[in-house]
Formats: sequence, structure tokens, C-alpha cells
Amino acid sequence: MPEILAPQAAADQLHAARQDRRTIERLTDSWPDLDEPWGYAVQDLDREQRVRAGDPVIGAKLGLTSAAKQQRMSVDRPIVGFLTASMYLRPAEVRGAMHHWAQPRIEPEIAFITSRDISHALTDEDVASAVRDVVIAAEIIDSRWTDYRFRLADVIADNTSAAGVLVGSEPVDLPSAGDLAALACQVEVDGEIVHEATGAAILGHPLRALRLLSEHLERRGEVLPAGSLVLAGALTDAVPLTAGRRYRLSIERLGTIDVTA
Ligand code: OOG
Repeated sequence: MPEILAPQAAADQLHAARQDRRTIERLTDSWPDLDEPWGYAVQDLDREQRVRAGDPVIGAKLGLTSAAKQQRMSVDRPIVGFLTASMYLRPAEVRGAMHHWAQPRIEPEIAFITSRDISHALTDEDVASAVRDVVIAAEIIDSRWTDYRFRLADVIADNTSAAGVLVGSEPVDLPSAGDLAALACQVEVDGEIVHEATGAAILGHPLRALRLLSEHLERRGEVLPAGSLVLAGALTDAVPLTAGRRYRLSIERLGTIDVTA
């Protein structure tokens, strides 16, 4: 076997599995040398393919920015993925979209709408000026890897499990959101609280996720245009989406998203 699986071959496998709603075994078992740059090479091919097919990029997402997620998924560092127009859903559309997904889960997130193009690393001083609005979001993840068993290169290649995104109806400007690190978050399933966290779960402060994204963009020579949606990463562990169940995700000051799967 050659030492490295060609990124295009992996992108094709992932694409085919996604089309058929199949999960597959992680590639790092057969190819232990696959690394982070390889994962992003696969992700870039996937993004190009989707854009060519008429599904434009609308933003970016951070993943594994909280200890809860890193421990649960056994991957110890944040990752970046892209969001496209077809992933954008209204809460009432989730039930009808369930048949697209193999093993969907939902996660509560703080999201930003950017105020300007981002191409260079932001500092603690200027990161706030890159934010136009803050909004609650729910991310639906659906890993291509069976039972979400993946290593760093696999999950990056699979566009960090991104499958759907729901955004709250009341975006607020940054000053109105208050101290993002202090905002309390709750996840309820059928009326019962299953997870709780505060904004500090995201790297100590959710704006750090945006800084991290800006460093990623600078390293790669990419520009995220003004008006993009950026998900800062799940505040809590994800919850499996099961048909018929009711999910309520709330973040203090940012509102609530209600979904029935
Ligand atoms: C990886 C993606 C995690 C987040 O917000 O932490 C993620 C996964 O758990 O499948 O999107």
C-alpha cells in the first residue's frame, strides 16, 4: 500500500457514503500516518465539490472547543469546518430532514455574524470588532465514521461532522449579549434537562474560538467574508436526535431553539 491515501480518494469515499447515508470505518485504522494537513486537504476538495454543485459556503464552524466535547470524542484539539447554504435549516424543517442523516446529534452553540472580512489573526483587543451580532445556534452533526469513532485526521476530512445548522431568531449586538463567558446554557430533551454549561466552556471565552478561526484562516491564506456565520463550537456534549423527541436549547440572553425531530 502507498503510505498515504490520496485526499481525492478519501473525498470520493466520504461523498459516496454521504449520498447513500452510510457510515464507514475510520481511515486512520488503515492509514495511521494520516494527519491534520491531510484532513484539511480532503475537506478542501469536499468544499470545492459542494460549491461546484451549487451549494455556496455561508460560514465556518469550530469543533471540539470545549473540554466536554474533547473528552467525549477523544480528540484533544479544536478543529475547523465549513458551513454551506444547504445545511441551513429552520427548526420546523428538522423533522423532514431526518432521513438525510445516519446518526444525527444536536449541540448548543454560540454563533457570531461577522462584521468584516477576516483574513488575519485577530487579537484579544480587536476580536470584538469583527463581530456584528451574537446569536444562539443549534448544530446538527452527523459523522460519516461509524459510531463517531474517529481520530483527528478523520474528523477533519469529514468536515468536522457538520450536517445542519439552526440559528435563533433574535441576534443581538455584542454589548447586549453581556459577558459571553458567563451565559448559562441548557439542553432539554422531552422537558428534562440533560446538559448544562456556561459560555466559559468554549476555550474560557467564546471569542477565543473566533480568534482561533482567524489564525486558521491566516495560516491557510483564506478570507472569510463579512456577514459570515461562525459557530464557536458545542458548549456541551451532543445529544442524539431521535425521531419524535422534543429538544430545547437555551442560552441566557440569546434565547431558545425548539426542535422536534
Ligand atoms: C466532531 C464535531 C464537534 C463541536 O461543536 O464540538 C463539533 C464530532 O463530535 O462529531 O462540531
